[in-house]
Amino acid sequence: MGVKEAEKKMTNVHGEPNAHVKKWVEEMRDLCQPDAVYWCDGSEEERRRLMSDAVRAGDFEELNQELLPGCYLHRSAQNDVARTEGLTFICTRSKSDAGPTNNWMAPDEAYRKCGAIFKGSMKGRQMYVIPFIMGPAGSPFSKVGIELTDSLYVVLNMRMMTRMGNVAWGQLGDSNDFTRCLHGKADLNIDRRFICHFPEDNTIWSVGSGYGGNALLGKKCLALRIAGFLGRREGWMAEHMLIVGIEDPQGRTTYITAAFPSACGKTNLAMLVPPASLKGYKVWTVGDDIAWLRVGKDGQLWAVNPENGFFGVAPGTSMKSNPNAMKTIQRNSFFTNVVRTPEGGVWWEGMDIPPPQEGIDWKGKKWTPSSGEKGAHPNSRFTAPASQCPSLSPHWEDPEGVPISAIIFGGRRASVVPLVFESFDWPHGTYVGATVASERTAAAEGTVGELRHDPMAMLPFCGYHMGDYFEHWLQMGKRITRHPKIFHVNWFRQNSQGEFLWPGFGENLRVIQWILERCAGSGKAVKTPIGFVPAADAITTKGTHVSGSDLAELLRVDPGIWKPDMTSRDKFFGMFDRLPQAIRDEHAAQKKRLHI
Ligand code: OXD
Ligand code: MN
Repeated sequence: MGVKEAEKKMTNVHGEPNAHVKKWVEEMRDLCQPDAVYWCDGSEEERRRLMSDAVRAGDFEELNQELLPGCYLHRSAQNDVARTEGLTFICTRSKSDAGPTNNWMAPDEAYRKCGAIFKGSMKGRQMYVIPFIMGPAGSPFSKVGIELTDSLYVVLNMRMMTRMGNVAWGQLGDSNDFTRCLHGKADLNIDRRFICHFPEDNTIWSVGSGYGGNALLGKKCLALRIAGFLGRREGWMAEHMLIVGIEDPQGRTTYITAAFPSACGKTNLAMLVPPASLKGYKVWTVGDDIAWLRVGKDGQLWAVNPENGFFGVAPGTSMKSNPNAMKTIQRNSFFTNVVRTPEGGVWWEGMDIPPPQEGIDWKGKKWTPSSGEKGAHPNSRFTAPASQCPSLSPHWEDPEGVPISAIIFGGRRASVVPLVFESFDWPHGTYVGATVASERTAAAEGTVGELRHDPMAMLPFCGYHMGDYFEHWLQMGKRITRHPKIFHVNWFRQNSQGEFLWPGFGENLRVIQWILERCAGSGKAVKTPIGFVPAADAITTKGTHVSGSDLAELLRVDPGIWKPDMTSRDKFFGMFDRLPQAIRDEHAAQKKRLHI
């Protein structure tokens, strides 16, 4: 589409183009010097055309269209397979506003450094203009972003993950209130890779990576880091949380959100299938990764999923762990860095079906199950439209969102932390969130298995000082009059032989049942130094392999083994210059209750 034609599309009611967008696109075109600028309209015709361009350019391979209609495979560069937290920066004017958990770069320096890499980097390439909305179209809480990129992989993924195209012009109108997202692959050189956020300018510049979390700028960069900053200013919250509705046998639906560190089962919980023994329950998926939360007129917290699709971790996803995800990805989906089977299908470790005798691995090489290497990258992904999810909630696009009764935090902990506990109140719940720690997974770089503190599962996604973020949580608690209860779960506790004590997956609904009972004012509980845990008979295990003694071990809170955790929290909190007094007080009170 020519510039003139595109301008017509982005006109306001008076037939004038949005002058702010036009000016900015021109500036960025001058910087990156693409051969041409293409304005995406989001139409089906456009999708087909860009898809065949992407196949021709080698960005995607067509999969067997009979087996997987509308599905394509992408292999990333081998040095570009996960979010690069070490190269991700918060560029606030004052260094202290980025806080001790973020990398910081001065805005001038970041614009200069990235600008030098962007300069002329799109010569011989096309620049795509992607207008998009995070949140349902027409919702007053949604935000508009415009991403400029030279990657067709990004364009086609953004089309699935956001409401993309002409619909965004209607939402934006004449306003200058949009996130300016500039992305370029440049030469994919890790030494020239920067993911820079300028929250004070509502701007993101990402260069040198094509990986989802670094390059699909609507997701982690906008919907968490930038939105978190805006939310603090405007009085709402952007959280790394799934949103799900649980319908009980009486037909009442209760909505909960849950924050777990990356690759700890958020997508599985969001799409949970109730076990046969829990008759009459239904689970409704609203979102699997991000929640925007506001206080409604009724004093409750209301949640919206700003995304339009799922960008899930493939390994471990199977008909056993997540049948709804498997059904969602049977068509119109992208697969990144998985094994291609000889029939033109896909396979990954933990798919729970035998591997192909031979396939093409994520590096594009011939692979056999005996080759001694993983066929799919541990952080390989699927991208799929939310609309294809069999458990999708009829309320998932409600402009006001859904009302939240419980917030659940969780981590991957082999010991110490019980299966579930309930915090005493909102400030203690904020402390529980602030002390989430998990054994590291493959979604980010680093040593897998190492324990890392990940407050509210937001450590890599908080766009400002984490101490101020805790304070924002505490302040939100003062504005909510009908508080959700705050819980913590740990599906991963092991026995002395290193075996998981809890079956997980669909059976997690048994724990949620107790959570719902607690929200309704029933549900038997025992008070411990860290919060309320279920009474011995409060969680039903009938129909599972969990014995009475396993359950007792799962729920055990042993003050004697909490010392290393509390010491590690001392150390973690020690790095914050802006730790709210209320968090210090909660920490001291918990230590006292544990006699530490
Ligand atoms: C994700 C992540 O991709 O958390 O959702 O890393
Ligand atoms: Mn995530």
